[in-house]
Amino acid sequence: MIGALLWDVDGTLAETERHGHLVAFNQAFEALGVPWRWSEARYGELLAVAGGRERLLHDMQCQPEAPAQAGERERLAAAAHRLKNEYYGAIVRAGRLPLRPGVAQLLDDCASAGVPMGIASTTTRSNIAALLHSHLGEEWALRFATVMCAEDAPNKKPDPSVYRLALTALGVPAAAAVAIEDAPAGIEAARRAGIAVVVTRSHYFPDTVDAQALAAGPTLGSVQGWHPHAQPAGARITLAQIARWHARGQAAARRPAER
Ligand code: XBP
Repeated sequence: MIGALLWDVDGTLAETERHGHLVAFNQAFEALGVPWRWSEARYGELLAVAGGRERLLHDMQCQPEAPAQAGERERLAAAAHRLKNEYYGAIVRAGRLPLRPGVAQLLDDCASAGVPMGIASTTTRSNIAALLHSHLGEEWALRFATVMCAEDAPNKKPDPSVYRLALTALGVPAAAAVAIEDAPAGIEAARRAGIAVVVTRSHYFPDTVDAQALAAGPTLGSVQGWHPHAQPAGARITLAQIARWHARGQAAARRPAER
């Protein structure tokens, strides 16, 4: 069995980017009188920049109507980001961001097997709390041995610090842990921390290919479309399946010449 399972949040636990953060950003722009909006496609491009505030500052570099002064931009980005997170919380509480298929079951697998879980995300703590409170109830934090987020690791993915902090908090060696990620930056962050990755592709990252991933597939809710194959007996990706992929990865690492 694996030593710990580490969860990315946005795109992995739920499709929070398309239906949550993007919608909330545009609501915040409207409320603050910001004269531009982000399309679904433009937001996809901007996801190359981790962190909502950093994303907005990056976008302002090519917005003709953005404030000219750096200080004004910073103030606008901070205000819009704060408001965006409030709107995001409201979207979550309205039940508009379901967990992705197979997530709740995999959380339960870990609880039943006594495998500690952690969160390793570049999003703001209040966003994680809102999402998980809405799905797992008031005591959601008890389900996780550690929750590491933007406030803990200001250097965002692909920097590995959020994963390193989570490992230290868990007291588990990197080689014993598995991360679940959807985006290239997150995969890189986990890998740089020495953690093997299972890739669950998402709305904005439908083509993520990673030769070194333990496995990659479209959804934890089905065994279809995974490479390497998941055992066809199950209807979804189970903890036992992840442990099999991990054992296979460990064995391959011990036989480098055969890889
Ligand atoms: C995803 C992110 C975040 C969210 C927005 O983090 O990069 O910036 O898009 O959240 P992850 P904030 O995939 O690591 O969960 O506005 O709070 O930054």
